[in-house]
Amino acid sequence: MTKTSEQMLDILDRFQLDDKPVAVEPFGNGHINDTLRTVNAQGETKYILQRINHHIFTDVELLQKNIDIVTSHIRKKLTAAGETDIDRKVLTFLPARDGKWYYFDGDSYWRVCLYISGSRTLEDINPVSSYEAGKAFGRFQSMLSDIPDGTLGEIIPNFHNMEFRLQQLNDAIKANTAGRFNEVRDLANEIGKRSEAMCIQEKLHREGRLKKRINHCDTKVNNILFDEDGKVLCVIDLDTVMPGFVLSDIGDFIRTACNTGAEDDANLDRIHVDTTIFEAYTTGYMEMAKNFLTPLEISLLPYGGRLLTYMQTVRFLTDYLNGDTYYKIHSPKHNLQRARAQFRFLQELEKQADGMDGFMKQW
Ligand code: ADP
Ligand code: GN1
Ligand code: MG
Repeated sequence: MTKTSEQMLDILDRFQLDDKPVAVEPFGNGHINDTLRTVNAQGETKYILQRINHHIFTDVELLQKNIDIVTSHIRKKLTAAGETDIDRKVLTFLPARDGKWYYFDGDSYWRVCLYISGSRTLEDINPVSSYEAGKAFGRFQSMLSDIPDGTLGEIIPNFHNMEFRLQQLNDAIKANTAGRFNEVRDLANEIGKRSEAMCIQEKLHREGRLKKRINHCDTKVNNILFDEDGKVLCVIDLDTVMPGFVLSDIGDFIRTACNTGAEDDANLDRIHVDTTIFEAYTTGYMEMAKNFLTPLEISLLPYGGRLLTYMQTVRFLTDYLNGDTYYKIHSPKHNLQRARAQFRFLQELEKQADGMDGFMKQW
C-alpha cells in the first residue's frame, strides 16, 4: 500500500531519533525493499528509512537479529583495529520506541539506519575502485569469519543453492502459470545444457570438500558506499548475510561490476566482460582473504562469476514464468529482458574463462 509523506513521517516518529525529519524522498534502485531518505528543516539527510519486503523476508525478527549480530561484530572489530569514524564504516540501525529493531504499522515492516554522510555508490567502477571493493569484501568476510556456526539464521533457506534454484525453474516450467514457456524455450534449453556444470558447489559440499562460510550474498556494486576520494566506506544491504559458499560474493561482484552493459540491458551487444575490473578486484580480495581460503576455493573464484550469472539468469527466468511475483519490474517483459541480458553476460564470461581461471594461478 502506498503511504503519504505524512504517514511516513508518522512512521519515523515511532523510532528513537535525535534529528527531526520533515520530508522523505525515494532513494536507490533495489529490486526487493523500498528505500527512502529523510530530509530535515535544514535540507540535510540524516536517516535511511526502509520498508522491508516481508513476503520475501518472512521472519523480520530474525532478519533484524542477524543484522544486529553482524553490525555489532564488525563495530567491535573496527574499534579493536583502532579505526576512527566508525559510524561511516558500518551501518547503525536505530531502535523503535518500543526497543525493537523494526516497527510494524499493521501492514508493513519498517526500519531506520543512519545515513552515511558524504557517501555515494558507483555505477561506473574502474580498476582502482574495484581493487578497493575487493579489499572491502575480503575484509568483510574475514571480520565475520569467527562468528560461531549456528549464530546467524539462514534468512532465505537455500538462497544461493543452485540445485534448488534449478528445481524452482523446473517447477515453474511445469506449472507454466503465466503461459509464457513457449517464448523462453530456447533459453530454458541453454540453461539445461549447463545444469550439471553449474551445480559443483553442492556436490563438493556433500563430499566434504567445500565448507560454508559467512557471506554477504548480495555483493552488487551498489551495495558498497564509497567516499569522495573513491575509498570504500561501508558495505551495506546486510539482509542476506548468512552461511553459504565463498564463491557467492566474488561471483555477484563479477556479475555486476565486470559487465560493460546493464544487468537488464536491452541491447545485448553492449554486454562484454571488463577483465581489468576482475583482476583488480581479485587482487584486492586476495590480499584480505588468502589466509583463510583453501586452494580449491581460490581456483574456483572466477567460476563463481559464471555461477552467479547463471543463477541470476535462472532466477529472473523463473520469476518471468511465474508471472513476476518476486522482483519489482518496470515493464511487462522486464524479467525476460533481465534473464536474456544475464545469459548473454554468461556467454561472454565463458569466452573469457581460460584467462580468468589462469589469473588465479599466481596464488
Ligand atoms: P535494496 O535492498 O533495495 O537494494 P539497499 O539497502 O541496498 O536496499 O539501499 C538502496 C540504496 O540506498 C543503496 O544502493 C545506497 O545507494 C542507498 N543507501 C542505503 N543505505 C544507505 C546508508 N546508510 N547511507 C547512505 N546511502 C544508503
Ligand atoms: C536482489 O535487493 P537487491 O536489489 O540488492 C536480490 C539478489 C539479486 C539481485 C539481482 C533478497 O537484490 O539476490 O541478486 O536482486 N535480493 C534478494 O539484481 O533476492
Ligand atoms: Mg542494495
